[in-house]
Amino acid sequence: MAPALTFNVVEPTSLPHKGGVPVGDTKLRVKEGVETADGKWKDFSFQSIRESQVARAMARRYFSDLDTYAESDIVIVGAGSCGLSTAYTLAKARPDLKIAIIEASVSPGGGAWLGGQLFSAMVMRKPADKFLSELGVPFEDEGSYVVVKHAALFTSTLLSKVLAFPNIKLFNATSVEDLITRRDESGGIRIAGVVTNWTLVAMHHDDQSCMDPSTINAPVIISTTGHDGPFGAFSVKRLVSMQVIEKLGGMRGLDMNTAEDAIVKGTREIVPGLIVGGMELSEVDGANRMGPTFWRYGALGCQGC
Ligand code: 48N
Repeated sequence: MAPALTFNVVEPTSLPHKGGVPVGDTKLRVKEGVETADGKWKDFSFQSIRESQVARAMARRYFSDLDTYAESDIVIVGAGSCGLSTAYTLAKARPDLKIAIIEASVSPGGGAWLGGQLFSAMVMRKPADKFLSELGVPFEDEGSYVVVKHAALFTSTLLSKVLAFPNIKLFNATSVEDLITRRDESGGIRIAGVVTNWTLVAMHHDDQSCMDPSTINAPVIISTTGHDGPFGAFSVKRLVSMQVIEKLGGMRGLDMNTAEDAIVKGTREIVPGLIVGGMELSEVDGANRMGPTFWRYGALGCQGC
């Protein structure tokens, strides 16, 4: 028979209140409950809580994080497979660095929750399998490539590892709306941080006025916002509109055998303070797209960051 599990059982009771605030001894009587032999829990209630305790627990931590990461060492823009792999690689190699990840979507992961054409399986070309082994993501070995049975298994595993690092903070549902710029000694532009706003706000500047943004200062920005699209290629398009770079090369047609090497080996600082990687880089260099194969640019290309 399974050993009896014990857990706190809160006897249903109402807390005395005065003006809506619990008064007196709010320690509720609890008694040990046991899991019955047939594995069913019985006669238990959840511990009581006041709504304001929940509100304060969330707000206190979020605003403390905003204060802490207002000055970051690195900001990663975009938490797709590239941004997350980059964050993992950097946080592991440099636990001393404060890394903020800004992700426009509520759900980080970008295009890596599914394979191609909404199929589940994710194909990665070797040597990306080394990164999967490091993360502990199981895969089928098909010779020159490997297959993860569901892309979400990779992305959720990577995301959980990234979020577990004490020197990383993910700000999701938050958009980078602009870049902070400085003039360097030669009069050229250096990127010195990002301008942020809630994504839902960023999407309504056309119909609401005066919703000014906030900022995060950092000496290094790594932009991995994906290829062009509703959200994509944000930073490189902004560099063009600021006339910091003349024009974009524009992503080329699909060629799996050239695309990944071009992206992973081409990752670099585009302008002082701004590194571009992942499919956003294909828009700068006019590299081919790679279709439904995923690489570990962050793991391979960012080790030198
Ligand atoms: O997944 P993506 O779009 O980008 P990558 O480079 O991490 O991965 C690319 C990969 O998913 C492919 O495109 C595959 C290989 N297909 C290739 C092909 O041939 O089609 O992630 C970018 C992330 C997304 O989560 C966006 O929401 C986010 O960046 N993002 C932003 N976050 C904050 N502020 C912004 N301005 C912003 N723009 C995009």
